[in-house]
Amino acid sequence: MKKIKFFRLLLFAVALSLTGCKSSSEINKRYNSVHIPDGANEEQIVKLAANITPSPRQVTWQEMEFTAFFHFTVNTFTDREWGDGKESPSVFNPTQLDAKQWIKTVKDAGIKLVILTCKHHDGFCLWPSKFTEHCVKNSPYKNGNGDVVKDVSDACKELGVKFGVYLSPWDRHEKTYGDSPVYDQYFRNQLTELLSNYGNISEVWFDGACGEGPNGKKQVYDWKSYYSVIRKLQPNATIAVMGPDVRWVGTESGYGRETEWSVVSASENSLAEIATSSQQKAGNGAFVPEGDMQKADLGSRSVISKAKGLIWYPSEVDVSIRPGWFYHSKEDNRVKSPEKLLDIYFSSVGRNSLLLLNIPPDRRGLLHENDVQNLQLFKKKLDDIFDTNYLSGAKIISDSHFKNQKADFCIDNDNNTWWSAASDQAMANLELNLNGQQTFNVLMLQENIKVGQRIESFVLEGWVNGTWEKLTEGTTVGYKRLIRFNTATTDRIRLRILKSRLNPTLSSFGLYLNRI
Ligand code: FUL
Repeated sequence: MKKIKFFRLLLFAVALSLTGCKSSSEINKRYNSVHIPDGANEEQIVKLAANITPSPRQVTWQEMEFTAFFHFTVNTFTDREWGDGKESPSVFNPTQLDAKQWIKTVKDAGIKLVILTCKHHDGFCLWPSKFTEHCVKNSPYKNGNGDVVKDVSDACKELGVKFGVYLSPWDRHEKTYGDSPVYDQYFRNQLTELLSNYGNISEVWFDGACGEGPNGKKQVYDWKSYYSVIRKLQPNATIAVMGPDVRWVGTESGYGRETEWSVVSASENSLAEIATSSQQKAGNGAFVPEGDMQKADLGSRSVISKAKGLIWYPSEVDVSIRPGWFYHSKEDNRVKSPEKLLDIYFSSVGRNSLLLLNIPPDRRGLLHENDVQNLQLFKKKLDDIFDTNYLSGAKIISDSHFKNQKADFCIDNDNNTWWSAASDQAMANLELNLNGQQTFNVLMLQENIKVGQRIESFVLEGWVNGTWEKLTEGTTVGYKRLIRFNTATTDRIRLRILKSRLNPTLSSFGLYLNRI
């Protein structure tokens, strides 16, 4: 009881320090980031972390789960991964470009958003920019009248897929690159074109690469001013990787961390900026990620207990379906297999991350047959697994619940309803009598991240031969956790949540069968 009172006082102090002086009705609101008050102990910090929640745009982003990258530029025609900016626009010549084929293919695979490399490091623009001659208007594509950004964004609108843009700050062609304020203006002008002329933009993806430009100079990017343009023109767009809303998982392998916290530590400086601008609805944006986001552990108790501040900063896993990011015919037989793609899915979407899978269009301007086929076979595998939830029709009871958030809500196929354990419970048991004997080998759990990420450790047990047998176990859950384990048959299971930062919640719970 005493602890609860102290925690309320602490929250009060934190809320005051964060917001100036606000009315008491606002103090109990959850927050997107928090300063850690001097002298707070580990238990208090853990509770602060558990009350950090995603911004609405971060929730929308996370719920997409599976998105696509299209890497396409002069490199597609020169067989390179990084162009040097000296390529002539005349090399860019896709003769059968069909953006609808791209979007239909990825939509059929369950992908909800695509991100196009509108400009990669070589500086060539896939749209007719007013600010450079180094773009499609001087290419043979549609005799200089083409606009690939329009082609792709129109196909997205027609087929109901969201659209995002990758615009490389590093530009190896542009003469002003390195003359920092002049290039910053050039970059903002290009962003303005992309964010004004192509309808809704759902994500802006900034790469951190910062090399030399054609004059040998390096640029100092004015990130803050770039974010302002985005927040002003497309306030619902997430700004990914070199931005405040979404963090790079730290590898391009397709494999995220098994223990993945969406709440990570932040320095006091960056935190102040994030809290006051970047993640607010129409804020100006002022956040440059700090620290090493590639570390194995970003959010455990021991890491956050040393932090000055905490923030909701979820992870994105980017990986290419081929060895390279751009199309190379020599890689036609090295397209990732459906089995590999499934493994990546379990290790990204299934580990509290969003999957951004690159499928590079070829020189014709089409997704290659091999990529299309493997994507289709992968999707079939996903459907085969997730079509039947063996918990449907089960009877569920929990050893506690909070208010009317009963256990039935985690198996009702509605992600907007959820079960919560009673408010003083960090451990919980959910026991289920299945609808007869069932056979399964995949576990799916989802927390209600709108109230925070809490679960730290759980075990799934089955009633086998008159005793509870461990089927699988895990650490974090977050937005989604998927785990494969040895096939089991039983009519009774229980999930024991062994450790949680606050009373645990579950919005979704499933058991599936991967027939392998
Ligand atoms: C990297 C780039 O250098 C690669 O070419 C690719 O675009 C990848 C997604 O990001 O930083």
